Amino acid sequence: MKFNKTTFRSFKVILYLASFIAFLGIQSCGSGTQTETSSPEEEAPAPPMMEIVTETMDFQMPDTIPAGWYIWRYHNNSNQTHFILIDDYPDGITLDSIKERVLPVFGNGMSLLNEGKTDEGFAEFANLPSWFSEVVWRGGVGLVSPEVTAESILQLSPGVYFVECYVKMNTGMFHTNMGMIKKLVVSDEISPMTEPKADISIRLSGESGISVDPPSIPGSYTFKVEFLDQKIHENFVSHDLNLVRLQDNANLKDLEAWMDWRDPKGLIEPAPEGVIFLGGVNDMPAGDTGYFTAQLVPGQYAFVSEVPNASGKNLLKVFEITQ
Ligand SMILES: [Cu+2]
Repeated sequence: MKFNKTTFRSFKVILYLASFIAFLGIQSCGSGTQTETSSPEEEAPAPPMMEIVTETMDFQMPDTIPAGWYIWRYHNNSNQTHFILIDDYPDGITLDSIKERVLPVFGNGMSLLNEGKTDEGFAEFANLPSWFSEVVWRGGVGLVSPEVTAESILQLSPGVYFVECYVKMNTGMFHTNMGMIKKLVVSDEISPMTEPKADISIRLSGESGISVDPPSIPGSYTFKVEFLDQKIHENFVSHDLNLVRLQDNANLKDLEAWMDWRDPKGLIEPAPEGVIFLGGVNDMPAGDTGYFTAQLVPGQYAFVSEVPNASGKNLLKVFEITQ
């Protein structure tokens, strides 16, 4: 059973109280063999976070996390660009069914697009199972360059999810097809974390683009990303929010063109020159909110969505951090 958000929120307090009472029960029935004399001060609670590591085409991460607000700290220790997208498939869909019915279709479709057979390539996507259209994207960590650690703070309801990265290898194949897909269970246990406080608010819309009063001085920032609406763009995915550092040799047109996976030259290794991806918040439904943190030093930066024609949609915004 998967709780919807409203049910989940009302159950949250009850579940918390129930686990607290259970905890008291365990504490009060200590057996005579117990030798530990730990005080509550010594039992520091686990931090409400997980570390995720990519070394090649993998997600090294826990299989289960608690529900509620949770920190996703993603270390990209590989030499390729990645992201983490959280897929919420209809109940009953397994990793095996995704590998059997979904990944081959994307693999074949992209191979045809790479060969310049555009019509055949897009026709291939008609072979996706009907349940694929019911997938809801629940956020995740935005694009992260090699050797960068990014951090997002996300809220999930109990259920089964799949995390994936569909950036492409230099061969033109999606990372998802190379192993970057993993099941993640969000348990009924509730994370002790409350909704973070943001330094900078970003309002994201498919109609009006990115609305933000960007930071201008160096520092460590928590960004709030509010998804005012959501829609499917020309690349069949919805909008998200990525933070990039623009070095002197960066070219905004190249960055924008790269943000389209349909293009054989898009969303593929190597990433655009002079662009360092620092994470962000991946696609979320309308009305949802995610957070991410970043350390900003003097230089040029941009917020950008992974959609075609980002600048024409006001989904590409450049800003500068000065000394
Ligand atoms: Cu990847």
